[in-house]
Amino acid sequence: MAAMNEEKAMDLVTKKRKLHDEEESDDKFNNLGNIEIVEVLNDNSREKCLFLHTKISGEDAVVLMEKTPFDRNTMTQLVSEDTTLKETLKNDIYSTYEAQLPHHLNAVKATLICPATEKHLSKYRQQKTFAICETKEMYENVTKPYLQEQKFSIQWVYNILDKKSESDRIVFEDACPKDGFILLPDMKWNRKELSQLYLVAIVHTREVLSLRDLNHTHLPLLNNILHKGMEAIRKEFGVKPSKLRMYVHYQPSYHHFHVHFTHLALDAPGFEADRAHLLQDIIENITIKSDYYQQKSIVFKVRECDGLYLKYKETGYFD
Ligand code: M7G
Repeated sequence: MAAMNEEKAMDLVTKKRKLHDEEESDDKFNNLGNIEIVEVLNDNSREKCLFLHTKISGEDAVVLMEKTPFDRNTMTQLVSEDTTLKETLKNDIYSTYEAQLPHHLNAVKATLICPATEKHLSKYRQQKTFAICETKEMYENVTKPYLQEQKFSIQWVYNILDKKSESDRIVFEDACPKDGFILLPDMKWNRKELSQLYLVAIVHTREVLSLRDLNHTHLPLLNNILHKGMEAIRKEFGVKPSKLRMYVHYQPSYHHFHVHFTHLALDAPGFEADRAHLLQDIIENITIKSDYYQQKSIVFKVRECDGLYLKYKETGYFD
């Protein structure tokens, strides 16, 4: 199939998003009034985001505000008389301004999690991180028992798989219960700029919790995700496989196996060497040695408030 060029695909994304936005216009929240701020969880000037712990009608909620990247499609509206300037510095050939953009170009991406649990607050709270080099024994004796008792709710995953939520966003589905998956835009992507493209492939099987569970019996599943996922993205968005990065987090936040698909140009949070495992590497490692991920020591990060950090602390790991 001939690949769509990226500009055309970008128009398509914009059109689809507009349609979707219109459909969703009767959403519960139209503004952020009546939301009480409890605490700033994180405030990152480099990533231009602000994460807040709030209360909505007495319930804990997390509000994530993120400034979005500029969109090439709206460049001419940006550089126009509708953008007003207030000079803040002038020196020789250099001048800086505070620019007020036209209203419709000022949108900020806002995410609301309500009701939020202590685990959500912890996930978005800025805190110290620590590395753990997890051997297979540590996985069996500390990590696995902890995960079994402390599973983060994955209702949102089941809602997607059961088509109760986000079914209108599905980009591709292979319905096979064993080797199939659903590919759809990740919550992190505003579905505007293709250079920020971020999709997630969620498997139908409920038996794989993480990388640790994978062996050669999962090769058909993994190859399916890799090849059908790349092809679906090429067809839908015109982004070639050579522009994509496919990887799995260890530890993931949600223990139902899924694969991240991002554009190479995206500096995605969670793509660090101590969290991301490339899908192609995983496939090759399992092909060479079926129990590779049951035998291997795996390094991952934990944060001070994570239950897993506290569990490892109790064992004296950080002494
Ligand atoms: P992860 O590796 O478990 O953890 O990835 P992370 O969230 O720390 O990266 C889960 C992925 O699912 C993330 O990229 C999330 O942004 C995405 N995600 C989470 N939720 C709750 C949703 C959701 O409700 N819808 C969609 N489409 N994506 C989600």
